[in-house]
Amino acid sequence: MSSGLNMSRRIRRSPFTSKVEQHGVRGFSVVNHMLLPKAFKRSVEEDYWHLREHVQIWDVATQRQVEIKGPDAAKLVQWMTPRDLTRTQIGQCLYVPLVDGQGGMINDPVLLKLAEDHFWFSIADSDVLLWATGLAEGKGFNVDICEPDVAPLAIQGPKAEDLLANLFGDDIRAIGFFKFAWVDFAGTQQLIARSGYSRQGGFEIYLRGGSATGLADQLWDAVWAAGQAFNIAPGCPNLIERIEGGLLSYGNEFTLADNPLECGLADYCHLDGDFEFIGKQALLNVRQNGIRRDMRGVLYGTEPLPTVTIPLPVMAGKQKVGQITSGIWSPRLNRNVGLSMIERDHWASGTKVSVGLQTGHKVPGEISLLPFS
Ligand code: THG
Repeated sequence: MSSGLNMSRRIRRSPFTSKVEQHGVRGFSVVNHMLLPKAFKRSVEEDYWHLREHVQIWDVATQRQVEIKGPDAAKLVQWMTPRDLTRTQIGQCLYVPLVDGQGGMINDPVLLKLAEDHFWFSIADSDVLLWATGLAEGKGFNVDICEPDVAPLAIQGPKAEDLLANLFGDDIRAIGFFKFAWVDFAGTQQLIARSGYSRQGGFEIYLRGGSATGLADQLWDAVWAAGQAFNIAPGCPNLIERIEGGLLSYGNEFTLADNPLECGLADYCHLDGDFEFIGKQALLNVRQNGIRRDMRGVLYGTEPLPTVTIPLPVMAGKQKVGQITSGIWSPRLNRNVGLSMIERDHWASGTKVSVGLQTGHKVPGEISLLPFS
């Protein structure tokens, strides 16, 4: 393979990796110790326009599931997040920050409630399985924790619903945003949710049992065949679309060193609820002292600049007030668009800043609310 990665057992293939290779994948990233396609034959810009107009099939099996099951499952799951889960229904997905005892971000998964005593965390890039196991051991909770054989396949774009209605029937049209239902596929029951890492609409099929059988190939082929009528293309989370949409990436926009109140996730933190979670006192202290920064967009430069790989300083005069952790040229807004936590005196929309480039030059920029409009 010409990916440049030294392949080994530590870098896991997904059940869909053979399919993305057949479709001419041009490179991978590694997330949760598993391959994530990063590019296909076309450019990120072409992929972006296609995603906004048509439909794409994405191997997002790196969104590993951490299963929490058993009599104390609900207690453990609530202990892990500041989001109030007391009214969560079976069949619901919830975007939940996970924090440690200091309020630092452990992960920002999508939580699925499968039964009163059965949950999946669909995780971003950190080892939640170890964290959850350690917490359960320490608390003496009666739970079983594992990484089940589940591989999410995302179908994203405005034509996703019509495609999947052709494949699974019109019932899938009734699935609400961040809700899931079950469909029959090749004699198996599979979970399908209206969710995904884009703002263009779409679904995620959490394929169970895909690693050992031919099921993953079968599912890919079925979606691909049904997609012919809709101009389907292979794709992957699109950096332009993700940044414009204000979708954050663990390890890029924030890490263990950041707390959810300061990294744009305050809406998912319920500090006044009648429930306990690890890090509650730490987050109460942060709120008490006043948050010092928050997540914002930055529009910068009027010519295409290189995609950000090393954070770029955001400056107010000589003072650093943030750093762009993900940034790329937007062919729609005709500016570069970036994500950055910004210090409070400078975070108002429209505030003028400058952005330091790796060349040593500076370009003018402006603070924007998220998502970029
Ligand atoms: N899908 C699934 N798992 C995932 C991701 C995904 N795990 C890793 C990563 N992506 C987690 N990050 C996000 C970020 C934002 C959203 C989903 C996953 C998202 N948020 C809704 C929004 O912003 O409108 C919030 C929905 C809610 O209210 O709970 O879509 O993409 N399976």
